[in-house]
Amino acid sequence: MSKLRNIVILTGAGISAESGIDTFRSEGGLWEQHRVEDVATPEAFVRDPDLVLRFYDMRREAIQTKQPNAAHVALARLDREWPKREGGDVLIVTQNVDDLHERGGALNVLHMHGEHLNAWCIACDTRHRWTGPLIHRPPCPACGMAALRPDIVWFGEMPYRMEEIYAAVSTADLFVSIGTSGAVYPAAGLVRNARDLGVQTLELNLERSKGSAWFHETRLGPATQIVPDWVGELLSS
Ligand code: BJW
Repeated sequence: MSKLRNIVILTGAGISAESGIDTFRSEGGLWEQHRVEDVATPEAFVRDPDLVLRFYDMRREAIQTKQPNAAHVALARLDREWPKREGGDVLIVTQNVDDLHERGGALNVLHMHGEHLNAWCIACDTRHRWTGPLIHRPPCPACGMAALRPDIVWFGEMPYRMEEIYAAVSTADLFVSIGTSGAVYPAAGLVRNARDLGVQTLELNLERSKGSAWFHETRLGPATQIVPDWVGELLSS
């Protein structure tokens, strides 16, 4: 195996579960409480904007009361220390719309499904940091129109920065997937892209994901244990 330098890490809802943020597909998860088609599609937003805005206002408020856990902090440590030790890059590609990677101290985070703490103006196509509610249709700080929506990638919309993600996977030596069920594409397909390119692949999850068979190695357990263990192993190797 070639020397390990560049690492791409894909994270999903499982990494934030122990911080108290609901996952989507677990028992009692978000999709058991809400129908995806009612809240997480552009069609739902056109049909019932109040329902969609309330759903996201509630979650935007909730994430601001949550704290990063040991898994977020361990990845942030890797992100900061690995380039100095090995001269390689670490990129955290997260499907999560919370900001716990950043608050845990990570620097290189790419949010492919958007961010709760951003609002997107569909009139002038600008994005703004947003911590309060959107239900009362506040004016866009740039153009003044009441056209702000959550900056979240809904089903049927194109995830963000895919070119950059594919480019990072193509130069990676290791692709690691943490806390994601492998149910949603194109994120779920990244392991296959990595395999096709000869990149080593590792899965860290509570249980085997749908794409588990594609990984060279799978380690099972809660993220707050297996992620710090893996990072510790890597940094002491
Ligand atoms: C723990 C743990 C602990 C628990 N420790 N682990 C190809 C085939 C079939 C369908 C499609 C396809 N390509 C596209 C589609 C359509 C669609 C799709 O994938 N549908 C599937 C349902 C089949 N995809 C799209 O529409 C996407 N857009 C698109 O494809 O555009 C065209 C395109 C084509 C080609 C290239 C590029 C683009 C957009 C997807 C947008 C996803 N948005 C959501 C909702 C955001 C809104 C919101 O937050 O409300 O994003 S869906 C939801 O799922 C959210 C998540 O980011 C995403 C992934 O979920 P995740 O993170 O995996 O969570 P869970 O709950 O599923 O799993 C948690 C895991 O953690 C579990 O495994 C647990 O075991 C584990 N866990 N506790 C460690 N303590």
